[in-house]
Amino acid sequence: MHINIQLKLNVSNVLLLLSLLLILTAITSVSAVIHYPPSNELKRLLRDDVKRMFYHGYDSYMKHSFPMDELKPISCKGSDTFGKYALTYIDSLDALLILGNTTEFEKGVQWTIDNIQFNKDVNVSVFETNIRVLGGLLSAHLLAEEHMSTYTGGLLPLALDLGERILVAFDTPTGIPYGAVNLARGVLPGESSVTCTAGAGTFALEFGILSKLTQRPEFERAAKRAARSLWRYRSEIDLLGNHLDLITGAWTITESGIGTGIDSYFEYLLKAAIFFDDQDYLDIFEKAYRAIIRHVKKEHWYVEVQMSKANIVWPIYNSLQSFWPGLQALAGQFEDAFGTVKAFHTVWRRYGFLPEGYNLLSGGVHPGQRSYPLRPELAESLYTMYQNNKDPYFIKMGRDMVWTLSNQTRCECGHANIADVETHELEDKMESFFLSETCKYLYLLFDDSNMFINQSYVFNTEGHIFPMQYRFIAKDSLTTSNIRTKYDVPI
Ligand code: DMJ
Repeated sequence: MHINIQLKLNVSNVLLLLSLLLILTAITSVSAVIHYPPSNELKRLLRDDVKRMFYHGYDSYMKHSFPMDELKPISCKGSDTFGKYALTYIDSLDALLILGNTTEFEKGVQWTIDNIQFNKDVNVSVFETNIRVLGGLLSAHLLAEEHMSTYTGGLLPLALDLGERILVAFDTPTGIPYGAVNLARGVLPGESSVTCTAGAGTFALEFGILSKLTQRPEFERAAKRAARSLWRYRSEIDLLGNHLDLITGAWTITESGIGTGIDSYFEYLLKAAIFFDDQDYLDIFEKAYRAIIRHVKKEHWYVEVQMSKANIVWPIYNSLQSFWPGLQALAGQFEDAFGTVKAFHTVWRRYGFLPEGYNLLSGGVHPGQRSYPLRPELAESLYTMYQNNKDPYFIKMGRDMVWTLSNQTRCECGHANIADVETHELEDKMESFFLSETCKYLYLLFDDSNMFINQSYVFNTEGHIFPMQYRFIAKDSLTTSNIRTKYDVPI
């Protein structure tokens, strides 16, 4: 049967989709019965494989690209693809410490203090700069305070300077930030007033921590105003769209889901609620979560629906959705998360990677969405879920990831994006999140005794860790454990 999958889903296909989802769900359940205890030796071997991947990428970046932003692993060159702020280096700092490389971490902290400055005439993404660079600086600062005896706090003024340069983006009628700023000149005339939900609503952790560390409340206020403002524009059934105009609040893309363009908005609602003991964020998360389960979830999968009536628009699993089971586990919705992560894993098993888009109706890669840019989200969910009950099944799924990642993406000077999950053709690019997230989560998954899982940490959406003792909780009414209890009640 050939289905024109370029077309959006029409009503007559809905029944077909639901039948296919039932079949996919059945297949998933069958493949899920193989539980076996992974030996410590297997975990050690997998950990070593991940370490090799990390250092092949990191050392190659240092040799061929540093201090440029990103590595081109096939041509063995570097490129300034973001803000000319040594992106991969700053993004990797806390990962070095997690892998036990204190020397390189300390060197990196000192180099950053001595060499990085943000007063540059360069346009940057506010979202990416926040999660990768501000998040990286704040995480390294908090870790250096604990683990680096010679550290005297030099990363914090840098973080504050960067925070001020992106804060100007929030000066809008709705409080929803512009997507891009010029680091030296602020929001440039003619900057687009359309932004995506994730791009506008993923600041609570970094801005909140920056405010607490500097006693400058404007950051946390701006992040919360943006998150609340987005929520104010929700539909009557509590769904948000994907893109909106930040001057008027009108949605320009009204499709609602949990993946591309919206994902980390939900992630930060829950993580900010936990980290800052914040009831406002928790209230929004709770309502948003209920609406998603009710309208966006189909069997174990999630689709894209129209935000006002919840009719299905795109029957697509996109790779970015893969963070969701991990977030559900954090919210105590473990059983639900388990069904979904198993479903996602079947797609990994089929291709060896996750295509950017997998069409649930056709049962194949969605046209134009064939690549796998070394994304971390599935590993992130496996790591978070494994911490919950240490089920060896997650190690098995992580092993599947390491097998193809370590072999098929490796090239002369690093690890390369997969351009096509069916042919495994490579693209000359290594995303900074391959080191800061993909390798980090996989390493932690196989390292039960790592000091960074014996304590409590919250990860930002770029995988940067923030120690929970910096939660700055003023009252003890709400803790991680009673959030879990709260969400154990069926929603
Ligand atoms: C990362 O930059 C972050 O995880 C973000 O939230 C989503 N996209 C990439 C990884 O896929």
